[in-house]
Amino acid sequence: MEPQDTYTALSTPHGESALGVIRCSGSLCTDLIHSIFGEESPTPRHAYYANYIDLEGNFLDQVVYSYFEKNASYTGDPMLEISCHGNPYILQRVLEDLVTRGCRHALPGEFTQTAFMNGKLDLSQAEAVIDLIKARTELSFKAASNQLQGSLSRRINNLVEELLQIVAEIEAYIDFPEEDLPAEEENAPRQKIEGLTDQIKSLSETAQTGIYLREGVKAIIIGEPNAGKSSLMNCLLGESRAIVSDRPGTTRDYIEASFFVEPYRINIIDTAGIHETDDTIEQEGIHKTLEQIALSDIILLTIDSSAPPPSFDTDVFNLLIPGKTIVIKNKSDLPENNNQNKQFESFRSVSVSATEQTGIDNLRRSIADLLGEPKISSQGDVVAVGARHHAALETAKYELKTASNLLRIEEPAELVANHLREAMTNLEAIVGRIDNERILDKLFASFCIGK
Ligand SMILES: Nc1nc2c(ncn2[C@@H]2O[C@H](COP(=O)(O)OP(=O)(O)O)[C@@H](O)[C@H]2O)c(=O)[nH]1
Ligand SMILES: [Mg+2]
Repeated sequence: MEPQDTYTALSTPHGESALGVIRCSGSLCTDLIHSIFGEESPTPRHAYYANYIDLEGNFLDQVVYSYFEKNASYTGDPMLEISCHGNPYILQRVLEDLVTRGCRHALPGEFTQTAFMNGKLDLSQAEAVIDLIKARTELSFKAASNQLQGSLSRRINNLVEELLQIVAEIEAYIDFPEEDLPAEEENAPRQKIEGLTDQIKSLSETAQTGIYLREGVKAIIIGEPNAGKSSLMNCLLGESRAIVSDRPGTTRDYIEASFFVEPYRINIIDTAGIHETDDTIEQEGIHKTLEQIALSDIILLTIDSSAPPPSFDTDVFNLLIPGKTIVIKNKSDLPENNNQNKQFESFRSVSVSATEQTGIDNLRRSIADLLGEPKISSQGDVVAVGARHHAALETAKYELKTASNLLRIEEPAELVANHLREAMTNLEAIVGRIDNERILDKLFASFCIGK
């Protein structure tokens, strides 16, 4: 990334709207303001009402623009923010004009990446920006906004501080090995390491909740054709999203949508019915379904309770992990088939009627039960770590355990200190003391353009 160049992007969604905001970040901003709007020394953080005239002298829009000085902007570089009318054609023309004037298009996440590089945010705060944009429930919003305000950074920095203390003590011992520790203090470093390990463990245990809050819970509806999968999907969504038909095999590709079971967003897919078939398109659909089952957090196995029980191959059965599966006995409005056998007895189950819309609240409760209470670490603020943090915490925990074991069997202090330092490097990576630029680029690439 060239620090000198100026990049630009639309920061609001594409499409028609009241306003569309274009941002520029970089050293060209004051020149742009001068050449486009004729303002030689713009007052920072002041809203100017002006006409946008392009380089060829064409009027493009009436806009409101603001200038932000270096070190006092989101990115930390000089910035120009232009509020245009939310017409995709106008916005495109303005962006093209800015490029003609020397800007380049921003990369995904580049505004936030620059903010991180300029020390405006640490890495866990930068990640929280994307979490905040995506948060749709009270708890996910809270976790993301707390993280943006530094809740995770503070926890990590405290852990690093404590670890530094321990390393210092152990290194003092390396430098002055002849000075024996008083007997009562001999176990002190180990106890401190173990205390630290416990703190890391409880932070790390919030990861499942943290990942659900960030990414949503993956749920899948499966079952035989005509069991009522699409009807059930529509019930859960509260709208007619999937096609319902008494002709088996209507749903061939899978349909994705989401609904909420507080505090989570549930991303659900409706799939092609699983059964023996010679139809190659249907086979492909079934194959995709099996792949998706393995990736899901919740499997909603729908059966038609008025019909003979389904017969699935063992490879399907093997995918039905009891801790993830809810058996939905649909069509409870019809008389139950006498042959409903016991093969699903070990699973959680609910009776519903998708057409009568009965039992749906029970199903939602069953989903909430299966997911369990959210695990958050709360010391006034809410912390639930994400996948990247979890990996780093687990490595740090492992290194601390190794260090503690080495201490116990009285291995050389240098060796112990090496593992402690390794743990520290992993903790520091969470807040972004990362040397590897490629890792950073990859991380920010998952952001949207304009953020
Ligand atoms: N009586 C009754 N019929 C249902 C119920 N749920 C679905 N159906 C009917 O079963 C047929 C198949 O439904 P659909 O949702 O397309 O099943 P899918 O193939 O599993 O997606 C349709 O005619 C639905 O109206 C239910 O709870 N009770
Ligand atoms: Mg269907």
